[in-house]
Order: sequence, then structure tokens, then C-alpha cells
Amino acid sequence: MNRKEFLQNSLILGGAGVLPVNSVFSASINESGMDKLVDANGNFIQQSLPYPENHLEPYMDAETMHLHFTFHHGGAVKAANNDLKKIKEALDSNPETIDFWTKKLCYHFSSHILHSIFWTNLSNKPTSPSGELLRRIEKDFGSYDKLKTYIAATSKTIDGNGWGILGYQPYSDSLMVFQCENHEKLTQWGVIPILVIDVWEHAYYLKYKNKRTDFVDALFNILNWENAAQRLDSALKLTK
Ligand code: MN3
Repeated sequence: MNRKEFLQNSLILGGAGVLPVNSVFSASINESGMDKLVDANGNFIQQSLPYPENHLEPYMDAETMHLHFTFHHGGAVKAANNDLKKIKEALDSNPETIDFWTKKLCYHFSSHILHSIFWTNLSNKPTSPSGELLRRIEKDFGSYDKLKTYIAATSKTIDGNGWGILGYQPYSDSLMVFQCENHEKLTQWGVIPILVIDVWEHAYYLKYKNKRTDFVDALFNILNWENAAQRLDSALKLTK
């Protein structure tokens, strides 16, 4: 096997390590109508926002929503498609550049995944956890109030740009809270995000300026725990 064949096989195998899980997950979530991140040809696509840009006022202003959705999330989708193209080109002619584009794809695709979840995690109606989600929150964190304290503190204190994440970890069959730096660092293998909090400055700076803590506190008015519960149900079905 020459270097090019090796890299092609590695890409396929590497993809096999990641893509079936994500494909199955996407298929499962697609059935409940939440996420569709790729088209039939494997190109990344951005779904429309599930509500108008002013839907989350006053907690999230329409201008921030417009810029965030169109240029930050939308930009990541375009860039992820370019990364895929560059990886294919590198396999044909320039394998020494492949590590650069592989890192970029992790970064941009992770941004696409987290933003796609984030929009559906928000609602202009107050919600709170119930059913299996509430039962697991109480089992894993003690109470809903303790989880709120935990995820707020986690989100407020991320170094630089990143995300506070509540996820279902199938390897321990438990909910986990963690800090993600950028879009892809400090995660755990296997975890499926069910509620994500974007604390990149672009998510709040127009309205909240440097007050990230005020933004995170305000977000608790618009977190959609019903969507998180649906995501938990999908994750449990997928991994059982
Ligand atoms: Mn963002």
C-alpha cells in the first residue's frame, strides 16, 4: 500500500469511526425533525432558524441572532464543505497538507453541530425539565437547581471562546456537564450533547458587552428543556 492509498484508507476508516455514529445519530434525530446537517450527497447544509430572528427578544436581540446565525454558523457550514473538498484534493495531490484540513474540519463541523443544537435549545416560552430528563438530573446532580448552578458556573468560566454543555454519556449511562473550548476541545468521546450554551463573544457582545455572566443568567429565561428532553430520549434510544 502506498502513502496515498494508506491515507485514503485511513480517511475511510477514520470516517468510519466518526461518520456512522453521527449518521445514525442524525438519522435518529432527523426522525424527530430536529437536526439535518448534511444532504444526500454528504455536503453540509444549514437548516432555517426554527423561529424569526426577533423571537427571543429581549434576552437575545434580533441583530445578534441575524449575525450569529448567518455569518458565524453559516460561515462554519461553508468552511466545513471547503475543508472536505481540500481533504479530497490533498488525498489526490498534496497529502502533507491533510492534517491542517482535518483539524479545520473538526473545528467547523463541531461548530455546525453545536450551533444546530443551540437554536433548537432556545424558546420564548418558559420550560423546565420533566420526565426522564428530570429523573436523571436528580440522580446525577441532586436537583434541577444544582444542575442550573453547575452549568451556569461552567459556562461563565470558560477560558476564551467556547460552550457550556450538558450531554448524555452512554459509556457511564449518565448526564455530564463540561466545558468545551472553541467548538471541539475538552470534550469526551461518545457524549451526545442535549443542551448547549454558546459563550463565544459573538453570541452576546452587542447586547451584553463584556458581561458574559449577565448573558448566561439571561439565557435561563429562554432555555428549551422540552427540546433537551427530546434529545435525551433520542440519545437513549440510539445507544440502548
Ligand atoms: Mn456561536
